Amino acid sequence: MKKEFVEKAYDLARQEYAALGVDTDAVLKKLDDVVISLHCWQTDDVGGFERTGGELGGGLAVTGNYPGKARNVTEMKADLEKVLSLLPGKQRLSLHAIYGDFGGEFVDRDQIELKHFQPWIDWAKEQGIGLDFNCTCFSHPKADDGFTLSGKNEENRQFWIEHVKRCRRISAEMGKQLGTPCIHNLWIPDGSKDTPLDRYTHRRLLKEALDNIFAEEFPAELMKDGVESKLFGIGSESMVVGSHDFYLCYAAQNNKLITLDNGHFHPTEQVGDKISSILQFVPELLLHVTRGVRWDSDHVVTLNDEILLIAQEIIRANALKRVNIGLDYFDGSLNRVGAYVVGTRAAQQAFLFALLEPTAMIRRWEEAGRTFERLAYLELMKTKPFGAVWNYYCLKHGVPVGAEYIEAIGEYEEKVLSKR
Ligand code: RNT
Ligand code: ZN
Repeated sequence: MKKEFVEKAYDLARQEYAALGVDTDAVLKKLDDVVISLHCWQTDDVGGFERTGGELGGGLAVTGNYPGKARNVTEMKADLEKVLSLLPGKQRLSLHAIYGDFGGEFVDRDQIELKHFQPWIDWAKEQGIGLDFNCTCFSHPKADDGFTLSGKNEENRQFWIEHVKRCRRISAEMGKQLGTPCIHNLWIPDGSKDTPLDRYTHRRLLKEALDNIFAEEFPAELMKDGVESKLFGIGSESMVVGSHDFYLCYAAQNNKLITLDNGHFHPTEQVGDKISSILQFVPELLLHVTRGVRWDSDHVVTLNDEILLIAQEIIRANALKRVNIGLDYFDGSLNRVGAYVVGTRAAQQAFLFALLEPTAMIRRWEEAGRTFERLAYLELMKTKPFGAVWNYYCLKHGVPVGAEYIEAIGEYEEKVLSKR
C-alpha cells in the first residue's frame, strides 16, 4: 500500500477519533505495551523435538496435513523469525518442554536441564524478545492412563512432579538471563472418559502435588506461575481434575496466576466476563487466546466478538499491566506461518479496537443512567476508521501493510516451506 495513502487515511482517522476525545497517537504508543507471546507449537502441530515418534496425547488433537511443518529447532527458528518480521509491535515466545535442543538424544522429561534450553535463550537474546515456558505433561507413556500430577500411581506422579520442578527452574533462569519474568504455565490433561467414583482423591493429590512443586519459590522478577483449567478433553469428557473451580480457588489462595484459555469453557460462557472478577483476587492473569469452533478446537484466532470482549474488559479495567497475553491454537490445515500472523494480528487488533474506545465518555453516560447513549456510542465505534489506524501502526513499525503480508507469506512458502 502506498505510504502517502496510508498516512492520509490515518490523518483523517485521527481527526475522526479526536472529535470523540480519543488521541490516536497516544493509543498507538499504548498498543506497543500489548506484548503477545507466540506459542511455539503452531510451527509443528505440537510435535516437539523429543524424537520418540510418539503421538500427540492429553486429549489434544491437531487436524490437517499442510506441507511445511517445522521438523527441527533450526526450521522452527526460521519460521518464527519470519513471523516476527511480519508483526508490528513486540512479541515474546512461549516454549513447551518438548522443544528443547536435545541434540538428537532422548532426554526424558524428568531429566531436562537448562542446557537443553540455553540455545533458545541465546536466540531470544538475539531477537530481543522474552521467553515463557510450559511443562509438557502429555504425549508421554507415563500419561497414558490419563493422569499425571493427580494420578494414583505414585511412581508416575513423582515423575511428573520432578518434571514440573525442573521446568520452573528453567523458567527462572530464562527470566534471569533475559531480564523479563518468564511465565510458566501449568496445564495437565488429567481426567476421565467416564464418570468417576472418586473425584476427591484426584483433586486432593493435585493440590498436594502443586503445594510440593510451588514450595520452591522464585522472585517474581524471574518467573511467575500460571495454572490453566479445562472443561473437558478428548478422553476426559466426564471429569477433568483441574477444573476452573479447582484452579480458581488454588490461585486465589496461593497468589498464583490464573490462565484463561477461552476454548476451555462452556460455549456460551464469556471469558471476557470473568476478567473483572478474577482480577479482584489474583495478582495477574495469563490469557491463552484461541478460537474454539463448536468445541476446544483451537482454530486460528480471528477478530471476533469473544476476543474483542476480552480486550475491552482488560482495557476498561485499566489492567493491561496485570495481564499476560499468550496465544494457544494449532491448525495443521493451512500455512502455519500464515496462521501465526493472522492470529497475532487479530489479537493485536482487538486491543487496538479496545484502546480506541472513548471509554471515559461512555462511562459518564452509563453513570448518568443514559443507556441509550451508551448503546449508541458503542455501536458508533464499530464504524469508525479503525483499519486506517491499524495500517498506520504497521507502517510505523516497518512491517507489511494490508494484504502485503499475505504476499510475503506466499513467497516464504514457495522458497522455504514447500521444500520441506
Ligand atoms: C490444552 C491447553 C494447553 C495446551 C498447550 C499445548 O487444552 O490449552 O494450554 O494447548 O499447552
Ligand atoms: Zn491453553
